[in-house]
Amino acid sequence: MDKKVFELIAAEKQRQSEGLELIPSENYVSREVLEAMGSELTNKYSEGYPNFEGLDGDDDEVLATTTAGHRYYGGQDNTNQIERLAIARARRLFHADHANVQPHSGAQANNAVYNAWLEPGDTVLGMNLGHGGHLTHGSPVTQSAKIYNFIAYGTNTETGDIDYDELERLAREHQPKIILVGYSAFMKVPDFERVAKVGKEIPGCLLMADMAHVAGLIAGGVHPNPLDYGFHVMTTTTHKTLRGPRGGLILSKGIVGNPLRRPEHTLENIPTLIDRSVFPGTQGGPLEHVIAAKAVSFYEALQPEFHDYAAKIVENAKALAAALKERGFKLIGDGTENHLILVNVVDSYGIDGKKFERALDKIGLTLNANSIPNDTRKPFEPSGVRLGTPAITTRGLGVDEMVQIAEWMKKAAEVCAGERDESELATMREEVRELALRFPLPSEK
Ligand code: DSN
Repeated sequence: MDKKVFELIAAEKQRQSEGLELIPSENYVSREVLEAMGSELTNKYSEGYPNFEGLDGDDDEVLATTTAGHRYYGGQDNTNQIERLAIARARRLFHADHANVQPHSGAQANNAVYNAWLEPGDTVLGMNLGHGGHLTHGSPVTQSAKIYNFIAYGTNTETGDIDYDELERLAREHQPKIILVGYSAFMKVPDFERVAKVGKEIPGCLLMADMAHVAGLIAGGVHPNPLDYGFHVMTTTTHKTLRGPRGGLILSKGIVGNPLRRPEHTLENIPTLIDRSVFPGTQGGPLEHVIAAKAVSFYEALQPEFHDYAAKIVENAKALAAALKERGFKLIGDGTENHLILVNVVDSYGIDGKKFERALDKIGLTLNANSIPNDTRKPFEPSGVRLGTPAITTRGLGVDEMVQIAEWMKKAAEVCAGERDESELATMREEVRELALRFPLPSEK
């Protein structure tokens, strides 16, 4: 046995169990999701796709259709049905005509959509990374920024919301082939209707929403779904609020065709253009063990309890935001409408985000240092921290615990600012451990 690796896995499980996860893009998966990921499906190659017929009904109806599919290797009876279940459940969950469950990550999902719709040099309008966008939305350090022409819109510093006037002006001026909505550090609900309206004015403009952060809120019915507002494509990761395995997913509206045949390059054909772009365009063999775990997490998200979970994430985030404000923390956007909070710690306590992140690590509260809009500090030591409630809500923490977390954060900030003794961190570490152990990980139950 490889003791070293298994000891480290055990140590990581202990770290998760004895601390509280506040990184808004992380979560704790169920035992069933873990088991699917750790299954013999990892042994199987299955390039290509299953058959897409008969995916409209419930799980039994989906399984009743047994066809060969479009795979390049033999032995696909089980992988075909697992991938069909994943696709059918994802379609149901997000009101999509099609789902590609093969992207290995959110970045792969976004790149596959770009590759499906764009030619080199085409223009994409996306959110500025420094205002809450994602690296794959045009940051110059990415491969896609070398291929396509990204134009950035931003947020309004007063309100923290998207500067929709600027977005509309840039869209009309640059006539992008893709308008991209969706963010990694944004605490408002986007006005999809307004963005779709300007997108429809532009010939051949694909409306794309990267909903990685809020996919679980959409699935739980507490956040609008861009596909209900005229968007053509929604990408997401499956491991954030959606609480599945680490991976990517692409939902789309349009005609679902045979992935072995190249369709005409029209918005209507975007599902098939995307399938061909994922495989063979940008990926090889799909990870069927992860696809099985995605299917399990979609099953969980289709249960009525998932709505309560999603609603509770937002309730906890609003309670945590209020408790932080009461303790002198300055929040970008003055609060939150979703699962995420962005704090300007320089303005709050005169400390940088990295210093605060490290102090909180010492007491078992995990979050990440993050740039704030128009940050003048370097990305590694930015002015802010970003935190959220998806993971702690999974463990069962509620509004009372949000107040306690805000109190620990205030004391830790005061230690960083030199107003309290460093030894208080050790006391707080014990308090956090004691609280965390009262709320076991779902995989420990
Ligand atoms: N790294 C993710 C996040 O934390 O938001 C985005 O991909």
